[in-house]
Amino acid sequence: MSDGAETLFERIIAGEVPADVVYQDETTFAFRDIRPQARVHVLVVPKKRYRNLGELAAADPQLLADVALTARRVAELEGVLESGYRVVFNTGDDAGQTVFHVHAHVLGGEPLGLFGA
Ligand code: IU
Repeated sequence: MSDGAETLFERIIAGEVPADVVYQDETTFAFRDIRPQARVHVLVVPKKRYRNLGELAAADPQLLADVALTARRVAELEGVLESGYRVVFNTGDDAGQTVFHVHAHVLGGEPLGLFGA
């Protein structure tokens, strides 16, 4: 995308802002959310920036697959592959998206409630 300002996540990926990194590879980057909503709460980000899930899927389906595989890898590393985990992509204001660099929330480590406000 080309709409300007660097996001926080680009600065984290570049190592300019510290983060608790869980995993990274050529195309994706995973780090712990600073305000965890479950025992396991890791954000998975494609290194290349797209604004949201739809833009990523339309522009680079392979990269979306990479994000999904990294989410599974994170679940494995965090020990929740068998117990289960949730993957959430917030898109837009009503969903509470605050960082406009697409990211998957990987949540688990305890029974998770149903969706809600
Ligand atoms: P959202 O889906 O855009 O709302 O998710 C952004 C997440 O980024 C949110 O859960 C924040 O707690 C998290 N976060 C972070 O991990 N580190 C930061 O420095 C900032 C936000 I600012």
